[in-house]
Amino acid sequence: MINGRFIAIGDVHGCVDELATLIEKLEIKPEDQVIYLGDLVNRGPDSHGVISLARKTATVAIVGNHELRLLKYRQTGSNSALQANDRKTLRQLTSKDWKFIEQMVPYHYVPEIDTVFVHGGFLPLRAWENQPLAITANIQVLTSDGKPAKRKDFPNAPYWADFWPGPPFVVYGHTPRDEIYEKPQSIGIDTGCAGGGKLTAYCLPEKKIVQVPATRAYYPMNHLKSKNQ
Ligand SMILES: [Mn+2]
Repeated sequence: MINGRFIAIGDVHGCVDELATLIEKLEIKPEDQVIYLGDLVNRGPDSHGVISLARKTATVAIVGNHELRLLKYRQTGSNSALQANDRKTLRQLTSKDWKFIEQMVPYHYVPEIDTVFVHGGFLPLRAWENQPLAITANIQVLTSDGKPAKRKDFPNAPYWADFWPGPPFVVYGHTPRDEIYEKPQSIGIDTGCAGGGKLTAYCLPEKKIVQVPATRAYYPMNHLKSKNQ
């Protein structure tokens, strides 16, 4: 028996105003479960503000590759992998924010709807449960020999989701597109808010999309057609 909704929220990337508007629009009820798909930080103006809002609304948050980079720095003290926008975020984060980031999980599976929520995705045609974060937080496309890869390194390679047979149904972010990417057994809901696209939420079981357009492009995203550069 399902009472509330399962509400997935795509990559927020510091877009605090758009997240606040989305939360308002969703009219979240106590029986709803809110699942953040990761990459709450970087690119947009206010990573701290986003985590503050997420802390108040999240049932669970999935770790994204951007949080993984921050966590690695925090754990090792090595700043060799840090990017410029990581440094800006690191200056914003409070100890409460870190506590939230440290509680982010690799994925979240909901048996009632046979659906798994993850940041990047899964390698198709093998068990999904034990795939490492190196894959699940990063995968976008598949190379011709079936390896996980970044879209920008293999711009003509097919998306992993094109080969995902399901079940389970997969709800994911990480790969920004102009529009959601819906397949029979998956949906990608990163619609590039920080690049001037929109912030997307996906509500199950009713399969409803709720979106908020970005106020502006905060960060250039080459693969988005609209409103950036
Ligand atoms: Mn990502």
